[in-house]
Amino acid sequence: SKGHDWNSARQDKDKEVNVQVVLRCRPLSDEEQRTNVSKVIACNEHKREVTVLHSIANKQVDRVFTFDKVFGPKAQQRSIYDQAIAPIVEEVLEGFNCTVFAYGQTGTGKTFTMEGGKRNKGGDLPAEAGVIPRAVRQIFDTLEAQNADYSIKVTFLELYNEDITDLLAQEDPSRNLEDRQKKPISLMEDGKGCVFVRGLEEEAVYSANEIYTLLERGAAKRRTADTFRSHSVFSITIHVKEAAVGEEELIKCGKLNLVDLAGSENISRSGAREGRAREAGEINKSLLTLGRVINALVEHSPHIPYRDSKLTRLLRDSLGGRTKTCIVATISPSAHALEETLSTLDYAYRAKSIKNKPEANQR
Ligand code: ADP
Ligand code: ZZD
Repeated sequence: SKGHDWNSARQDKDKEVNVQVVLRCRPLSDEEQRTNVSKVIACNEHKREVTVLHSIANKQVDRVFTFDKVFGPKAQQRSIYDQAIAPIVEEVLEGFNCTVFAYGQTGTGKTFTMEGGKRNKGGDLPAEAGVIPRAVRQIFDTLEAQNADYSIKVTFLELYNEDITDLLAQEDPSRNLEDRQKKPISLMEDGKGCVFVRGLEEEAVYSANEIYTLLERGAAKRRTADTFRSHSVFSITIHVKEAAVGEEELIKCGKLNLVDLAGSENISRSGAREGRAREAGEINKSLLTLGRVINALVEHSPHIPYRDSKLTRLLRDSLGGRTKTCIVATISPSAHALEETLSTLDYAYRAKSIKNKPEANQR
């Protein structure tokens, strides 16, 4: 009936949720403190505001931005995780797909936020552990506590210059060097238009420690690359068997993508120095396209250029799709970073208006 249609349309609309945008400002480094670098950022966590203190010709022209959450320089890894990320991981365990992006200039704390400091062998997580190890811990703790029948798979990849490297692939020493490095990885589409990475090692894992060992392998493999200009994507897929109701067996499936983007200065520079950007080939293509996709979504353009880069093809569902998305924008408090900081704040603020329609995967 018409009434029913109207009702379901309204329910669909109710399900729309904005991309959540969280802002984190790092502290001044020891070096910056020693050299008396001045601070131009003030964070008000309670009001969820960040103020950029700025004067032009002795006139104070501060700018204030409001985000879903704001974390100042004193915020600990644990409080960011507990307040901003743990609720997202709970949704993954309920069968939703979720993505967390870290976006910001190089040196502002993207990797510190997503991965964190060094690993403690065995036992507890160090206080500096970031989002990835904490999410892994939360997932296993929850499933163990529920005594659930589950299976977990992880992938870890790096995207550099539109080339995907599998950070978990083990080199086979019995093959010659050339063959070893020639494992082709490509993006494929299934019948339903879902993009997946073909040729990527998908490791089935049974404990948090097992994942930490894989992360160690991945981090070691990455160390040689140009990490300023590369994106890394860690994904964890969870299948939970629900208690069977009669004949039917329900399987809940959730996927969490944790994305450490290339330094955002790579985009603005490519705009300023067109010649050099072209020389660098496709180095900024994914980051540039991400910006264009965000703009197109914000402006409700009829064409969203997802297909123009590997990053946006891979994470298409996270931008305007059925995945729940959170962006952690990272900034420096330093006066020297002012211009990049304003560009990050503008970018992050725009992204707040993107709407996704999260839907649980249940079969
Ligand atoms: P990015 O990944 O954005 O290039 P990093 O995560 O490498 O930046 O951070 C740059 C430096 O600043 C690192 O030495 C990191 O440990 C430090 N750092 C970043 N954020 C914080 C923070 N919130 N508290 C303390 N140190 C931080
Ligand atoms: N940021 C560190 C890795 C680096 O760049 O080397 S910290 C976390 C997520 C993804 C990859 C690595 C890690 C990291 C780590 C450090 C050393 C050896 C293995 C893994 C880490 C940090 C805290 C707890 C668990 C893992």
